[in-house]
Amino acid sequence: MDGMGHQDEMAIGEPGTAAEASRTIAVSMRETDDGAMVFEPSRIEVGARETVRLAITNDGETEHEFVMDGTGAIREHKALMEKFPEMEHADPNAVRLQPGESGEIVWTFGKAGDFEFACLIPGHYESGMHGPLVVTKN
Ligand SMILES: [Cu+2]
Repeated sequence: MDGMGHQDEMAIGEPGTAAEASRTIAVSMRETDDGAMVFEPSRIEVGARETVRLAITNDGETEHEFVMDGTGAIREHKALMEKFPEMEHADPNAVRLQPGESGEIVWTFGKAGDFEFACLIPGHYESGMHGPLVVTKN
């Protein structure tokens, strides 16, 4: 532990390298015509110790972010974002994108467990921008 990390963050894994990535998962973020905000896919499943390249695109018309973590850490982070909406993530497990922008996270997942991905820009989580990230046993 580095003193400011969460145990959840440790459990989800660590940044990986593109050369180790076994596959790419394309993730789209956008608003829908009925006023919801969504991730596609709405659920992500990876294997324990698998390195994956997450290719994330903001296909919407407003700013979005992708952050993945344990559910406890997501809840804490969400509360912080509500207090400080302009807060920027420097975290390697997050990417914030303007409309039309793309970004990526190459990540080596840790042990099997249930995690979550979300957009923590205030109001977006409630509009539907969250989903389960399941790390399965190999
Ligand atoms: Cu969003």
